[in-house]
Amino acid sequence: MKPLLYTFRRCPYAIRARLAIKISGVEVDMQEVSLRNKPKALLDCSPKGTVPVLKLADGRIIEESLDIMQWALSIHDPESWMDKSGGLSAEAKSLIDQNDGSFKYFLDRYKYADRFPENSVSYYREQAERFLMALNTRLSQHCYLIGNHPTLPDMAIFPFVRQFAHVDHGWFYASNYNYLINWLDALLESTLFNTVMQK
Ligand SMILES: N[C@@H](CCC(=O)N[C@@H](CS)C(=O)NCC(=O)O)C(=O)O
Repeated sequence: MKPLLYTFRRCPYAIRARLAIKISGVEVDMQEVSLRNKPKALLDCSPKGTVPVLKLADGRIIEESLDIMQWALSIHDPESWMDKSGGLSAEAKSLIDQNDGSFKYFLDRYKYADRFPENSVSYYREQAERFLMALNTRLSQHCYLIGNHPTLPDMAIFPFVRQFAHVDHGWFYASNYNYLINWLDALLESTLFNTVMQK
């Protein structure tokens, strides 16, 4: 029996999990779920009700996207997304924490500004941009976030930058974040990304 991944195609957390699973070559079955109507089997194994969730053949449940990435890469990491010790550096962790923390917080408010009328769209965008500026500076120094080859933070973070770019595509592509734009575009055009986004 293969592990089963409960996933949602457009969810950035699910995308990062699928990217790591795909690159690792580990075979899993995938079940696309409707977030409005989550299957009982998913809620039974993970009552918190978020995706992605991975159910292993032995019944163990992995219910955090980063843990799913690390699980897959611990089995096979052909492109060295993890560091040599098979772990995540403090630098990598810190970038992902900032992404999943304050960047995601302001991204949601930028995306759904009408639901958060206490501040303006541009305020939320400016707050989110702090992280993007830091990424752009890094990417002006090397092709990927940590060095010159893609690693786990690139893969964990770009699905969220993609979401940011989609909120106001024209604004994003007219911005001065040229290094960030090139990085995002290269990842979006990659065979890996397009494979995990197939319907
Ligand atoms: N910390 C979780 C967050 C996952 C998450 O929030 N996923 C969203 C979809 S993008 C979700 O399932 N939300 C529940 C819902 O919309 O009902 C992870 O990294 O896996």
